[in-house]
Amino acid sequence: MSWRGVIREYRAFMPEIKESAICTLNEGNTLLLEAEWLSRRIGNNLKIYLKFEGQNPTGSFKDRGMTMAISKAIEEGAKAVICASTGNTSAAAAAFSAVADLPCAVLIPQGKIAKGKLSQAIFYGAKVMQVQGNFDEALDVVREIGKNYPVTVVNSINPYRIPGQRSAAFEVIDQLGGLAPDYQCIPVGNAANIVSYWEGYQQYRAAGKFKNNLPKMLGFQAEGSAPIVQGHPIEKPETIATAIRIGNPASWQRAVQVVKESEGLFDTVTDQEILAAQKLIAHTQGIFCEPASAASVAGLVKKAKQGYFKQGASVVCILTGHGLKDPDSAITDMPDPYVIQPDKQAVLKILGLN
Ligand code: AN7
Repeated sequence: MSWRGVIREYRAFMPEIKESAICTLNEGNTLLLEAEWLSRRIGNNLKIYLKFEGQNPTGSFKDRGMTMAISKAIEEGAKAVICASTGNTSAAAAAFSAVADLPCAVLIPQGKIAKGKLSQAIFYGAKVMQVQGNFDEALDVVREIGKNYPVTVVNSINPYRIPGQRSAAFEVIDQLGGLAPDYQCIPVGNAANIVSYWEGYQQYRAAGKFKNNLPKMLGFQAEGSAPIVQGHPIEKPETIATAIRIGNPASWQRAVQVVKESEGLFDTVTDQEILAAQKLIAHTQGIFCEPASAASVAGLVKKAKQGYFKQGASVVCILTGHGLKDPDSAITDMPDPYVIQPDKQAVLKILGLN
């Protein structure tokens, strides 16, 4: 039997939902790669795993929560859905609501969203609105509309998003053969995903699915957009990792609690460290993730250099979205392609074979 999406695969761990309301793109079941080459580069005898969420149907982890949010919207008879987004939520919302035949409005910060994500939202048929402001301002508008009109908000403040996203933690445990990793590194924007994983691990452990310790949760924010690390909202967040360009995270308090309970930490990584990690992941393991996703590995590199990890520990890094979402930022500091005549000698010269 092939994979049937995270609601059906993890039914006993999901909120109750009518079978006829389930809207799925068969999301989930993404690769957990044992990253041998990357582990060698980082040292400390670490056993590093990459969870590549770019393999989801719309290219990011957002599909896991969106299947639950849109299915519930169908069950509850919603007339339309709305979200604010740095891009990936809007792509997922647009895809699932297209399948559900629900009108979908997405508000995105003007000019600060990766082209791949924008084209997805438009192509799936959402009503796309570019807000002359940042993500946090767009989310304020969405909250107000959600409160006062019959429109379902499908941002992570929707109570069904996080339960759907917990499925990623279940998969990590299943893929590791019933063992939790010692540490998990994850990028943090609105901070819903770090909360989702933690709740998922707790839920799975309570059900006896693993018996070793819960992982320590390490959350990484981009330096120019690090409200949790700095301890106050950032009015004008900046980072090349536009997915996590968020100055006032919706799940801030819960995320702080998670890090405390798990004895993990929050830290920052610079845009330069993010781009270097993105390249390192591609060059060692052949995975192309988007810049925000690489913040997890940038954080791993930073903490490993500081001698933070126990020798031989296992670390899962979450690569939240696909590199093809945002090719522009990926190649900002890369060399331009060679320009040559259609001539074999020119090719051989560049290869050093003439
Ligand atoms: C690739 O799409 O907030 O900490 O509006 O797209 O749960 O917010 C995206 C977030 C990490 C951060 N990696 O997750 C949106 C949005 C990628 C992302 C995050 C996002 P949270």
